[in-house]
Amino acid sequence: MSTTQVARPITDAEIDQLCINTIRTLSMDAVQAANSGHPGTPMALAPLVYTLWNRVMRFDPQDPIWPNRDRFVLSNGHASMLLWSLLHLTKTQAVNADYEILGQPSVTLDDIRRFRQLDSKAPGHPEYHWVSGVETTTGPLGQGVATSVGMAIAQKWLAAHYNRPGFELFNYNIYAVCGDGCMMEGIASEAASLAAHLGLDNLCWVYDNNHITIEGNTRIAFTEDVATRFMGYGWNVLRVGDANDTDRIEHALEVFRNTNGRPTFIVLDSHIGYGSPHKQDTAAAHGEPLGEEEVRLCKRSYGWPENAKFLVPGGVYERFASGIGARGAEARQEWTKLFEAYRTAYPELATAIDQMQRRELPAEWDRNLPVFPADPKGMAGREASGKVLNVLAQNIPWLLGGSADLGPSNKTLLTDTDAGDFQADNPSGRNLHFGIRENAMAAIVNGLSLSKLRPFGATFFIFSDYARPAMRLSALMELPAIFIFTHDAMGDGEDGPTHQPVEHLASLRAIPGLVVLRPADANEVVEAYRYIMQLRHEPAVLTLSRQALPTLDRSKYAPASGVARGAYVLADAPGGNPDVILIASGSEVSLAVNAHETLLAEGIGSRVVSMPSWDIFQHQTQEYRDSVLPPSVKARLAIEQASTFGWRQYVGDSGRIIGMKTFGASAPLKELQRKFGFEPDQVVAVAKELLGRE
Ligand SMILES: Cc1ncc(C[n+]2csc(CCOP(=O)(O)OP(=O)(O)O)c2C)c(N)n1
Ligand SMILES: [Mg+2]
Repeated sequence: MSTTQVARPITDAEIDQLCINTIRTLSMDAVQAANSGHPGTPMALAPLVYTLWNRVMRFDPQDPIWPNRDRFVLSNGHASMLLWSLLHLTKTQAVNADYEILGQPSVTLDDIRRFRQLDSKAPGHPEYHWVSGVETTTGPLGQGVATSVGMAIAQKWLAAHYNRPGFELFNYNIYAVCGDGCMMEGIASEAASLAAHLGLDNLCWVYDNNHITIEGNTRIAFTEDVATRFMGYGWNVLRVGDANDTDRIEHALEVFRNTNGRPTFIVLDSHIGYGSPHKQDTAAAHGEPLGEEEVRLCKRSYGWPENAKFLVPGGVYERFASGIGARGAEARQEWTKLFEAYRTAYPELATAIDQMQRRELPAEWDRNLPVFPADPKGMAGREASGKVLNVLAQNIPWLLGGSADLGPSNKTLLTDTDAGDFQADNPSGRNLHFGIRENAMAAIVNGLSLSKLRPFGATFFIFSDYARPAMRLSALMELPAIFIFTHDAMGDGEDGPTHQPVEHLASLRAIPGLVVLRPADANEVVEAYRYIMQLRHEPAVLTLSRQALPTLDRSKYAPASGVARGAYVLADAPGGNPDVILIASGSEVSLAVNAHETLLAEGIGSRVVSMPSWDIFQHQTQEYRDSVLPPSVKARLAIEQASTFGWRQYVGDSGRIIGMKTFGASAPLKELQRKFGFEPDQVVAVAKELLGRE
């Protein structure tokens, strides 16, 4: 297969063209074989990605996780065949979850032949974790470019903290390729605005300006002047009028590298399905196979053997090896030497970099975590969170983050005097100000996490909806990102139903692999953080109350360390034989405890189960789960100021749920608690009903 039937190239330009056409034809053949996929954009953008990878990027295919590599984000993820072709042709190596290089290729020609098939390393869209060399999962348009802003922030931050005179350890760039879809999505606008504000001159987006989306020409829905928009944000805007002009592309990328103080946006005019006699410049080239005959005609137009399939002509692998392969290897080897010298000069900083890369925590990361004394008045969840976060920030130097303009309410500001604010003129700051951009915030948090920092993002729980698409990707990518959501129920009563989450817990609990925690008091907040910080491959959501919650007396009730098991018996019936089980989370736990005491005084044995996390509980042994919720006890009552959706699994058919079946209302919290049944008397009444003791 690898012997050439193509006219033997002589000049450099001819070899370049051969490589470009290899990317094009592999893409067409793979889509044709899969009978699904997106051929047109890879055909158009092959010259771009070839130029970027083989002439410009510092990336070593032998070590695709080398920390100072340039990052490549394919935000128009449907064009995944570009990436599979590149990873294959550069012979990029596979890496496992323990960050070991396995000595086998990331993407084989067989994977490409089995594009979009089960277990192929050439899936439909770029999947981080699944295919080595993919820097972030893309497919939901706009996410990739927004994530790239997080990567760019991370590079600036790493450079500010770890570079030293003579040791420029971190100086990499971030390249993202995007299309009309990404440009239309709001998340890209949020991210672009912030990127320019922060002066991220390490960030370059290339916009595939082909005027085509699925429904046809962009004139039907997208007629804005994108270039002017980006100028308005403050980007350096360049234009390359011909996507086949590799010299102009290279020049534009050089201008990017020499631009200081602002990110670069390259408008690249291209022809989707380039070379296809019947489909070029039409939506038909976007998302379906070209057809056998059209593939042949395209190959003819490229001067390619018409019937050859999955052909990699002689000289192509070698061209990549002497381009990105040689440049990347040299850059990495130099860096490795530099890092060894750095290790001698700055051993502590080097250790920190090592730990970060492996997602390990520094020694004594949980030093000085507070223990809160019992207090009936107590403390708001967000207040406790702020205290814990600030202690953790002192112990974990690469913990950083911020809020979408709600820092003072979310209590997420790192007040330690040297934390500082991340700004263009202070890239070492650990307080990020995302502005009111929750969508981009969550994607940026992913970008920071992909860069091995430990990031958090925050807003009111109600607005987690705006962050959810990127949070879904955090889970899919198995990133230990942290989302801190305060005002988690009706605590902000007077703000009314627009500000009162109802379905959000259910919705986030439904995301596979996302750990959702709703702690009941200040000490559960501590334990929730203790659990979250040790996660290496799962994102976590912490939902916290706005209002003060009693700090439970842990000498009377079970210790808060039970949080680590997702649910635990907080208070029990005499002899551990409950008539009824009250299960609650967050602000409703102290309510359950109140009801429990009343029931006890009336001779009814109740058990209170604090259940901060369904997800963690579901991962415990059956034996443990049965010890908390004995199958023989059918009288069960769940209490949670949120949608009842899903609670049936814990209370069973004969159980009851005090929760929300409607939106909330605008009124002081106390009135809302009465209206919606979140008062001790009502809990007691339902418990008695369950036992037939009205
Ligand atoms: C958030 C989101 N909405 C919709 C889609 C479905 N979709 C995939 S590609 C596409 C059209 C994209 O057009 P463009 O970015 O211009 O890509 P091109 O066809 O030019 O490669 C759409 C609507 C998606 N992947 N993500
Ligand atoms: Mg397009």
